[in-house]
Amino acid sequence: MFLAVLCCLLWSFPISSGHFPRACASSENLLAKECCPPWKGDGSPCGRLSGRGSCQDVHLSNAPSGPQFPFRGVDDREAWPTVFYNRTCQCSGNFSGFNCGNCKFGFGGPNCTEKRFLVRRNIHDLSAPEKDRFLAYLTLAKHTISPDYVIPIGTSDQMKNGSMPMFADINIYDLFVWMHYYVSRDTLLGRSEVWTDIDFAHEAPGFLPWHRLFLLLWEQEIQELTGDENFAVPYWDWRDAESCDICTDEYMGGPHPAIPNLLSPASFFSSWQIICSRLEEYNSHQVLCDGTPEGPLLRNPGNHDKAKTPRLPSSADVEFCLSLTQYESDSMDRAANLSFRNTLEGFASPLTGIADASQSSMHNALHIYMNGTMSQVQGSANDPIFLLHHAFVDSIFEQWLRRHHPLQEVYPEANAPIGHNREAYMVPFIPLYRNGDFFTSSKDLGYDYSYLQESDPGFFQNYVEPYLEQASRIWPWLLGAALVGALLTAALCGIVGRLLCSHKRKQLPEERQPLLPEKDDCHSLLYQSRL
Ligand SMILES: *[C@@H]1O[C@H](CO)[C@@H](O)[C@H](O)[C@H]1NC(C)=O
Ligand SMILES: *[C@@H]1O[C@H](CO)[C@@H](O)[C@H](O)[C@H]1NC(C)=O
Ligand SMILES: *[C@@H]1O[C@H](CO)[C@@H](O)[C@H](O)[C@H]1NC(C)=O
Ligand SMILES: *[C@@H]1O[C@H](CO)[C@@H](O)[C@H](O)[C@H]1NC(C)=O
Ligand SMILES: *[C@@H]1O[C@H](CO)[C@@H](O)[C@H](O)[C@H]1NC(C)=O
Ligand SMILES: *[C@@H]1O[C@H](CO)[C@@H](O)[C@H](O)[C@H]1NC(C)=O
Ligand SMILES: [Cu+2]
Repeated sequence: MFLAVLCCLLWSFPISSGHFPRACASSENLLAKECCPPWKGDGSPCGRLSGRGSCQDVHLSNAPSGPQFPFRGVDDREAWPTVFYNRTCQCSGNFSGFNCGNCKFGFGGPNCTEKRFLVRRNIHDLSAPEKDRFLAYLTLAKHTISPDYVIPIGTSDQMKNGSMPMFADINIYDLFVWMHYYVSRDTLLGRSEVWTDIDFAHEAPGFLPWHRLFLLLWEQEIQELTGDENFAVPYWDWRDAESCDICTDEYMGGPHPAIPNLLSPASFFSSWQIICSRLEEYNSHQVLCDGTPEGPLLRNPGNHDKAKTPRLPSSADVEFCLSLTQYESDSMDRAANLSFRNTLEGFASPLTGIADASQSSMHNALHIYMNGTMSQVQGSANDPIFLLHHAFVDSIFEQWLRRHHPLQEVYPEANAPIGHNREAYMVPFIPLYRNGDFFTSSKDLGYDYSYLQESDPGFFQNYVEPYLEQASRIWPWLLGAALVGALLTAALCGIVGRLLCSHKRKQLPEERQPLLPEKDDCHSLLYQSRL
């Protein structure tokens, strides 16, 4: 009985959030530029009849963008989302989601009136069943087509402004890989046929809010996929690491015994196919990544260019970043000096805070260190280590916010590189989220990091106590159910994961076993200064 219930939870497909809602990908929607789907609960657009929200015009801030990309009107990501939609759902109260069918981060329950609080933990502190459950969730996401989202496989121009929609199905894991590709992909500069890097999520102040939102949405998606509403992404604390201690078959996959660049066949992830890695091919054919599998996940930790990245970040490096008082500075890009964001991202020295084009440090250092799929910006989210890495980067952002208590105004309102101003809507998310909304303590967004909790005296009183009080009313039942549930789910997921994996491996004929990558795969933009 219990197992049956769990199975249903595991395989049900509730409403979720992320990118182009399937319900808005029709020619009617695109031509009318309206994305206000009905909420299932009452059938009205944006749940209007239930007071959840309403369909509203999109208002863009007219604060000027920085001088880095002075051209306009050539790229669908500019003035997001108005190339595609100029009306979307605006949700009231604690409601959120593309049709207001969801809750804001930190809220839950059918009417979004219950507080939710998640704690992200060190992956090494997870019990074996918890860790196996995490791996099983990743596998499940990689094998489940997103019920709610599709990806555009053409530009709005190629879609003739919507009269010829071009969208494709994608699995839930790859949906996020694709979003990371799309936000950082190159653009064709006018008619000059020069591909230029315009990045709506890196090398500028939006870097930290964007990846923060990315992880929150990823967690939400996994929660809805698995019915495990307490799921939180674990982090990898890489301070002072001498090697990749999560690069083992028990965790994120060990190295292949014979073939460098590949993962051990005993790992869950050796059967994973990557997408969005052939950037030169897309550029030369003027197409977007369409989610087609492109080969195995590549990783060769520690085999990187030591001249650019001599070492992994130390505790002292992190402490230096945290001591920087300015969130952003100067040109607000990869040349910014003494900018917390630029130093943590890794374009400035963690010893001096001065921009240094010859080195990849901090966040960038980890990407370079992995020497494979992780090292190329646009395809890096293919490697699930991306999630653990960015969770830790986000925890450093959180420490900085708690130490310096910045006002909203500290996040630049104007003159940041395109897409990075405070009020800009982040590409490519629908529903809409602003950069500035994530420049606030994670506690306001309903989550924390286990290693930051102890050091915070106000935490228990403000966040845990009300939560416990609420829980204590039903605790005897809840505790028992949670324990049994956790054990059973873990066991079940382990089984499901292994079944999926071995099934997948059996299907692979010998000649389709992962081959060595072609040289091409390693060409494109790396996590280093592109000056
Ligand atoms: C939104 O786009 C539609 C279709 O192009 C247009 O008719 C309408 O005037 C636009 N509305 C606003 C507020 O820009
Ligand atoms: C949002 O949730 C909080 C916490 O449970 C609750 O106090 C508040 O009334 C909710 N707001 C609305 C508008 O429902
Ligand atoms: C949610 O709100 C609706 C409409 O206000 C109400 O009828 C329903 O009882 C509420 N459900 C819960 C679980 O609070
Ligand atoms: C698409 O819309 C843009 C701006 O409204 C217009 O300039 C362009 O001609 C349209 N393209 C097509 C193929 O209709
Ligand atoms: C891996 O490292 C070597 C140098 O050791 C470098 O030439 C190569 O470009 C790196 N590959 C990737 C994908 O980072
Ligand atoms: C950053 O500092 C270096 C060294 O002092 C200097 O050469 C450079 O011009 C500074 N960059 C900016 C944007 O001010
Ligand atoms: Cu990124």
